[in-house]
Amino acid sequence: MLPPAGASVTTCVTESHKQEAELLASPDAVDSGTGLEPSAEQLVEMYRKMVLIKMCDERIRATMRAGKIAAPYYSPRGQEVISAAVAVSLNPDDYMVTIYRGIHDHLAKGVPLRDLWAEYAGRVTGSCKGKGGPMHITHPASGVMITTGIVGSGIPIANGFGWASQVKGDGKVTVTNFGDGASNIGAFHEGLNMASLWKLPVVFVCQNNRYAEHTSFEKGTSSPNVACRAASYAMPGVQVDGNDPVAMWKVAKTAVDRARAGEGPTLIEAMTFRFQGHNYGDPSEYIPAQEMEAAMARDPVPAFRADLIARKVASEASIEAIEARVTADITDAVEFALGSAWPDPVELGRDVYKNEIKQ
Ligand SMILES: Cc1ncc(C[n+]2csc(CCOP(=O)(O)OP(=O)(O)O)c2C)c(N)n1
Ligand SMILES: [Mg+2]
Repeated sequence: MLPPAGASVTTCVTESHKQEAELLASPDAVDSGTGLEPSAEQLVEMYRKMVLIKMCDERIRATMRAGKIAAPYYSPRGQEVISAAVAVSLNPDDYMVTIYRGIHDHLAKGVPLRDLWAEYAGRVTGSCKGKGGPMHITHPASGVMITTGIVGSGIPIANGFGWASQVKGDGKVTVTNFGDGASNIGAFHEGLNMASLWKLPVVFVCQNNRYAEHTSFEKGTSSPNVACRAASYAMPGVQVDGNDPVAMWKVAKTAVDRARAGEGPTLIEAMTFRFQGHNYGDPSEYIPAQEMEAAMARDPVPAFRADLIARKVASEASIEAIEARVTADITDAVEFALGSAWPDPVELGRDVYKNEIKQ
């Protein structure tokens, strides 16, 4: 079950990390102790990213239904807050590693819509010239360094980016996103151990959507949660309500600041839910109807919209203007992608081997 309201953040840590854990655990302590609070501008930017993700997801599924795109697709609908809050707490040139269910992370980190849509459509104008597809979106200019389809594989890769930053002293932080199922993969445990040992500037973000393919968290995981696994690797582990934009931002920002200050990695377990099946076409019959209904009743996008207006952070008119802009930008990207050329077969051997294969 998702954490109850009012219990946005809990931690599980070793004695040696108690101080950091307290800072991460208590929103009040974070507020008064460090002055960490998202600005109105950051809150609105988080909403813009969330609505961009939601609208893009809906348009992709409609475009696939219409037979205009044929690609593997893993909807992130329901998980918008996590990517938006993490991206807002990062610098534009910080690194991100993510997984096949990654379009929310790509969009939030700033992969341009045209590059993303053209890659989904397999066109030469895509971010990987149409050769990567949705499961392998890579766009270094926006910090999206790699997207992987092998569960857990991004974790040691993120350590590599973190190590490079540490050696170069470039001050960059790497965030690696993965699912709850990935926390049962060996690479997760090896990766956390090494990151802690070497105090790498890496933030591990487990997006716990309660299912790994068709297997529920309880059926596949021996520990009561993922955050407590951080204790084995002597780093702070934080469980946060991934539907709460402010709590999510505070936890992400604290972890990112900690990594940038050379204090080492943090494991964040963001509790969430996916509103769609594992992949496009999965009717998700294995999820009890009540569980799905309860999760959808907590849809974070309309909830955050209403909250921003109620708290007068943004006017309804300014929110509508953001939504209109996002809609227009998506339409432009779809037209650009579907109107672009297919890659030339000669591209097959390019960018794959060190020496280009001549055909
Ligand atoms: C090493 C490995 N084992 C199995 C798979 C097949 N597989 C693809 S997605 C997935 C579920 C992963 O679930 P989770 O980590 O919770 O991420 P989510 O899809 O829920 O975002 C599995 C088992 C794989 N891609 N890689
Ligand atoms: Mg999962």
